[in-house]
Amino acid sequence: MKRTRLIACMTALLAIAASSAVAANSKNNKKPTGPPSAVYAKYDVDHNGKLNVEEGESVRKAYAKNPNDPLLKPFDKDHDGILSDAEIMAIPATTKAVASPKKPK
Ligand SMILES: [Ca+2]
Ligand SMILES: [Ca+2]
Repeated sequence: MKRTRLIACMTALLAIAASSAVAANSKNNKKPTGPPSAVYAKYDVDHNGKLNVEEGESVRKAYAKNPNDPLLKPFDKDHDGILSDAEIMAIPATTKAVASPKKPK
């Protein structure tokens, strides 16, 4: 009797562990948290943490107009004066993502 109880208890614990693991995973798939990066603060008009086609287009146009824009210039990785789709998509949504890992002292 005791043994089956223990197994039932273990199964319940495993189920809890599994479901919390799933919860952690779905958290990772959520939109990024943290303060928006400077680019997103300006161009993510609907604040959904993503640049849609229109928003990406306004980023591209702004950069085409002003290729020395200090906000966008760092993301023109190949320095051709044009922000490609890939370059726009590589712009981090939050400042958290930009933060470089601290070096251990
Ligand atoms: Ca958006
Ligand atoms: Ca480019």
